[in-house]
Amino acid sequence: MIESKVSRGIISTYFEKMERNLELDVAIVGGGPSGIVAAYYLAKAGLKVALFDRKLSPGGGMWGGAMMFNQIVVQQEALHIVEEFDINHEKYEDGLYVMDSVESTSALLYKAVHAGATIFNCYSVEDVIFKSNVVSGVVVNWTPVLREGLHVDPLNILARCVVDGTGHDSEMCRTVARKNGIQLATDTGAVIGERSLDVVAGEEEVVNGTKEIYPGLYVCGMAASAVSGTPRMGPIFGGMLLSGKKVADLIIKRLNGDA
Ligand code: 48F
Repeated sequence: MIESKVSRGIISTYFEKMERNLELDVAIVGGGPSGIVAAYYLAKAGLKVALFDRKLSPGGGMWGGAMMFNQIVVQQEALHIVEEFDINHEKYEDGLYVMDSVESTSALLYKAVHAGATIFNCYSVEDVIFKSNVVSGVVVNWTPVLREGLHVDPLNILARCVVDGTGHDSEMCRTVARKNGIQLATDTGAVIGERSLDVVAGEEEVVNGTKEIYPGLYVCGMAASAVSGTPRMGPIFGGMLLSGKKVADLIIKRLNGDA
């Protein structure tokens, strides 16, 4: 009967997908623009990558543009990434381009999955796997379980590298530092917290701050600003795209044995 075939099709293929992703090259926490771009380039390089986002619709802060005016701005330096994702863009002025935020976010998501990344939505990463002082995977649970405060244990997913792309809260970095008494690769050894807005410095520093912040743990996007104490930049997205590509490049180099 078609009714049970529909259910069986979903259940059996979903659990096959989940099982295929229990041991990853890269686990990305957070599906904002930087995390999704990272997923795309990592998958394109042939690595096994899954991205986990706690929301039903990954995309983070990109859907809404600024104040829900659904346009976003990117600068010339990031245009090659916009073109790689085949997103329509219109020259505005001074090396700045505007794009529709809904087209942009859906293009990033479509291309990342199409390149071979797996996206798990409604998954909250509540902790990392921490073995011999190396971040070695993620601990995941259903977002509704956590929202309801239900006492249900999570599942574990091993990964050779974990990326913190959780945005302004830099949740993975905070968790690793708080639970394990370790020093992160920041000026203070702790999560410093993002500074007030400065577009030029913010865009530059978010890319500079994209790095391995602790063995096995990389950071990108606003999480990188928050960890290193650099300024926010508002609704200009070039730095997010460049940060996502940079973290992918660093990991590809590492996992291919070059670094
Ligand atoms: O904040 P967010 O959009 O990430 P981003 O790549 O981009 C920042 C920009 O959108 C914008 C900006 C740029 O000018 O300032 O804010 O740094 O998205 C972060 C995503 O991470 C998810 C959250 O649902 C969001 O979609 N997330 C956060 N913590 C967790 C998580 C977690 N513990 N587990 C799973 N997903």
